[in-house]
Amino acid sequence: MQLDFAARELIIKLVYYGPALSGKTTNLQALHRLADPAARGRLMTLETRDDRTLFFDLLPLSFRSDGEVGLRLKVFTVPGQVIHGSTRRLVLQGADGVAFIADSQVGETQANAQAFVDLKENLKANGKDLRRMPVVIQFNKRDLPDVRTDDELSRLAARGREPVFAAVATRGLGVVETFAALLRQTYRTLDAEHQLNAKFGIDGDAFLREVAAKLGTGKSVDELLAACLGGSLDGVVRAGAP
Ligand SMILES: Nc1nc2c(ncn2[C@@H]2O[C@H](COP(=O)(O)OP(=O)(O)OP(=O)(O)O)[C@@H](O)[C@H]2O)c(=O)[nH]1
Ligand SMILES: [Mg+2]
Repeated sequence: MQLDFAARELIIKLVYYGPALSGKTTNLQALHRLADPAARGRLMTLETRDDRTLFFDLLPLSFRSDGEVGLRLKVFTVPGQVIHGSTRRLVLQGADGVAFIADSQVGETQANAQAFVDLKENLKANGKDLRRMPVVIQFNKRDLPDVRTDDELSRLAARGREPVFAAVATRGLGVVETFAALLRQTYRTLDAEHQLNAKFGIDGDAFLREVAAKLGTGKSVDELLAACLGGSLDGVVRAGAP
């Protein structure tokens, strides 16, 4: 997180993490498509070959609510292929929150688990603790055959602490819901750490309402968050955990 006093802006970094081909880049493309042109910058998709991210993607978004301070979001994806471990660690540096994009296909279960361990290790290498990092999980590709069942996802969600969302990123389904939950978790955690509201009068709920309005689904924040399959939707509790 950065506070740019001259520009009166709060800058937050969000990272989409997960195994190769789970749909991280597709999530960013959908967000870019759905976002109000006034709120979105250019989607930078760097160095791809055969749908594979070789370095990272970056989507800049900016929002201004009635308050004095604006909100600038830098949304990154990492390259999921196992060989790009050091790039993932680099992109993860300074992340305020992480969306973990899992592939719902039964055959990808192991790859999801491996990528989650990789996330934990790369955070640790950067001096961060996964338990203190705001994380939301998305199970993408719900449209494909041979995916893990809805019941299974609900059970997984009930067991874990992270909020879980189902998605079909190619159709833009579940994308904004995941993003709204990520931003909410991240904001709450940053607010608990830095007293953004008390010290700077920044109203996180107003930002979230503005983001929901500018992401073109016609849904309110509550409606977006209601899509959550389970887990805790309160970043503050997690941030305070040992
Ligand atoms: N059927 C289906 N295909 C999807 C979905 N989301 C993404 N895909 C496809 O999966 C492939 C990989 O998607 P990407 O978004 O490039 O995956 P990625 O996670 O960025 O992959 P890396 O950059 O290699 O880590 C593409 O062909 C997408 O069109 C989905 O919800 N359903
Ligand atoms: Mg990619």
